Amino acid sequence: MWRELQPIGRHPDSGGYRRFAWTGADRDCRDWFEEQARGRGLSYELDRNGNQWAWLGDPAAGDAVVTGSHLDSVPDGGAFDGPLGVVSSFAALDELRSRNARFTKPLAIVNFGDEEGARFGLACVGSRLAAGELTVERARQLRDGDGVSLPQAMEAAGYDPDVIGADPERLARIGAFVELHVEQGRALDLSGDQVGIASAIWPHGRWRFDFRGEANHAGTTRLVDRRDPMLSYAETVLAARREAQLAGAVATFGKISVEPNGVNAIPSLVRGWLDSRAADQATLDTVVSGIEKAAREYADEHGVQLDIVRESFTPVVEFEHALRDEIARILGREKEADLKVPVLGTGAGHDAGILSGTIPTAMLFVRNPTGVSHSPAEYAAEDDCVAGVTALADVLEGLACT
Ligand code: HGY
Ligand code: MN
Ligand code: MN
Ligand code: MN
Repeated sequence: MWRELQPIGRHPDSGGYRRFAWTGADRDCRDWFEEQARGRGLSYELDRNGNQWAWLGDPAAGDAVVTGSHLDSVPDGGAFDGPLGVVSSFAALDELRSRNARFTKPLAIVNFGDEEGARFGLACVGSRLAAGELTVERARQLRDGDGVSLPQAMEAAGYDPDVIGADPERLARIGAFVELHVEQGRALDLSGDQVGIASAIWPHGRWRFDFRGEANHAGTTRLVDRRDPMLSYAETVLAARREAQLAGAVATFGKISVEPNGVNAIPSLVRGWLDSRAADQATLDTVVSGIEKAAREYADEHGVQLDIVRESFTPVVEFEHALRDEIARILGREKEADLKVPVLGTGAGHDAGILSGTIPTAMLFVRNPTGVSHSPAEYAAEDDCVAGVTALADVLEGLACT
């Protein structure tokens, strides 16, 4: 299973993955998912938002236990972020079938579309649409770097964009969603555990900073005569680091676009995207307002105009305690009292986080020895992945088989 999926969308030079929503690589991942589903005799379904579902049992029966994750990636992402959750879901089903587990609830494996938001700039599009958190109007306005809209991209990929929208009936049939994910951090490596349970997702958001100055000749324009937006941008990046460090939070300017983007032209526009996250809302607000204040000062200093747009925001997610404790009981039952399964927070966003406002959701993390993610260096050892499958099978058995 893993071997068929691994080469899809992998860039030969960087070794990273470029599986962006509604592109060829995305289509190949979806074809892989459908093949895995049908190959196991599961009933395959594509929902109105392009999320893929593989059902065991009758979805209409309700109270379904759902597992899965996403298959898309960030630019040059790693092999595990998303795919480990989907592959582990199919493997856990195979494991339960080998145990002759008797399902008393419907089970589904899901692939949520466009979780990373790499192409259109908004994360978790498939789950946000399903939960009604992303309006159809806003979704239709999403554009990629070439100006292609989400509806155009969906249409070009053979999907009908006119049916996207909230899917309350589908979500109402789900009793629990459990997402297994490679840990994007080192907590399990430091604690020496193979598998952990998520407690919460930090509040996090994306802000776009548009610094507008004056294009001019790089060779003939005196420094005193310049209104160079690149200077204000550069100082703002350093301010973001300072503010985050002071608050024990994180802030990243990872994406930039420059116009006219010529080596010998002073830019007219520098557009930078800030990703900032913190353990609680108040801290995040302090960090972002500190960065905005500094950016405005730097813009004024250089005679540059600054517009700041908050493009997306996800409030703190506390995973539902009853489900989390049920999972801890299931996973902890073979362990001596003090060897409880660790519970850990994360700064990474997930579909399970988006859906937690609508249905009970939980996450399992699998140890990542370096903690590196969103990079070709992302890694999880095979025996830890196997431990993740066993844990997921135990959880699904505990929730869906009695
Ligand atoms: O950005 C995130 O935290 C997630 O990987 N989409
Ligand atoms: Mn990710
Ligand atoms: Mn992910
Ligand atoms: Mn996710």
